[in-house]
Amino acid sequence: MYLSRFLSLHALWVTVSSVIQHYTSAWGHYDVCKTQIYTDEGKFWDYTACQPEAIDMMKYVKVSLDPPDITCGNPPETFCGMGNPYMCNECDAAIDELAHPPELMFDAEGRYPSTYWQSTTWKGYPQPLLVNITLYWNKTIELTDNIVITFESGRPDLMILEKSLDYGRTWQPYQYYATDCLNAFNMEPKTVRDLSQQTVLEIICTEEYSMGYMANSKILHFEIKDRFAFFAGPRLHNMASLYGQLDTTKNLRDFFTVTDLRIRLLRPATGEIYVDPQHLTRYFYAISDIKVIGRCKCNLHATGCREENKKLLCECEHNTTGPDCGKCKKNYQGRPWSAGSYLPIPKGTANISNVCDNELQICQNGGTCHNNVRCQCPAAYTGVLCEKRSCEMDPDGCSQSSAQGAISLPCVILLLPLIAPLGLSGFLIF
Ligand SMILES: [Ca+2]
Repeated sequence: MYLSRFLSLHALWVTVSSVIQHYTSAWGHYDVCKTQIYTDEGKFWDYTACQPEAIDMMKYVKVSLDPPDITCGNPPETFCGMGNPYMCNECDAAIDELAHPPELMFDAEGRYPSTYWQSTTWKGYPQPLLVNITLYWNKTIELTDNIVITFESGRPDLMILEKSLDYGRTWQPYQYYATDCLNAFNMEPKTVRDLSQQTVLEIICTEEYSMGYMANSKILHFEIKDRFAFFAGPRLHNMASLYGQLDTTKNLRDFFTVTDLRIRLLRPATGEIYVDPQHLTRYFYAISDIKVIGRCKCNLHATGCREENKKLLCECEHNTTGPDCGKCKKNYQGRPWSAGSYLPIPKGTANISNVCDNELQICQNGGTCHNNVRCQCPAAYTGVLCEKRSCEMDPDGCSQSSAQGAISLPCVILLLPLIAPLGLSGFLIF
């Protein structure tokens, strides 16, 4: 049943795609973002959104701390356990085994004990112990998985995660974290599960990750996948639906897009209501790991992103250029630049490819395919794939009935909404 539906759909798709060329050939030729797949039923093109794969973005991150001298160990300093203020250790930047520099937030984990960055202790109490950790890529990236921060010090009592879309010139809050949201930020505490498709862009304060030392977890999340799930379903099985939304909703696209992230640590874990001023060496920040998974933003005009001179660059296709493929190449500006599309149909300007080939888009009626951009037709035939008889173009028409001409474009447009939800998500790779 499913197979027959698939086959009939596929037959329809091949028919439709051959006709779509009427449309796309007027919009330029795109010859990437499809791969040939082989099945028992034959060869097919598998069309994918033109975007680089998601990777561990921490491999490419740069970090800056403010204040710059906030890392412990210079001069050497004693810090003690939250649970036991008499169990103490040394931080000394001059001795490798006792140093806790920022890069230990991004080294390979899985070892025990964890390696971690650590701040100075809260010796300036009651002045707040404030630290900004800025992560930047000099490249626009799209987040595809949760941001996960692992604290070795107990999760902070107060923290704001912020993002920038303009390389750190302006910042917006991403999420507030507090043991008491109302008291700290005058916000009702919420979790992502309180949101919906309609409110997914709301900036919330959550108490879920701030139960400091006493809670048996070191982890703090910024939930990307839970937000995707409002569109793609709880197990993200319907990415086509998410992509459909991303295609048409700039605010939603921008929400998951960043150039920089900033972790603003405003108050360390205290474990109790009151800070014990006799044992300020118990209070500090320590982070062993930060996870950021995402992909280069290439405006759906590239499937590759490479590092060059320590900078990430999209490998732009479709005659686009720029770090994010954000403009047309010189001499290719006949049409204004626009972003590509996540979905090959109905808007598949970036993903539909050659006019003709020798595999699927075969020139008909004896026509031959030239450089994949046009069919050279015998005199009696015309049309993108030589599918029309030339006499149909004559004022007198053909002597015989010519009702078998190609499906006209408006028909295709009418068909697209019907077939799009039915299972063409096979060519969407996330
Ligand atoms: Ca580490």
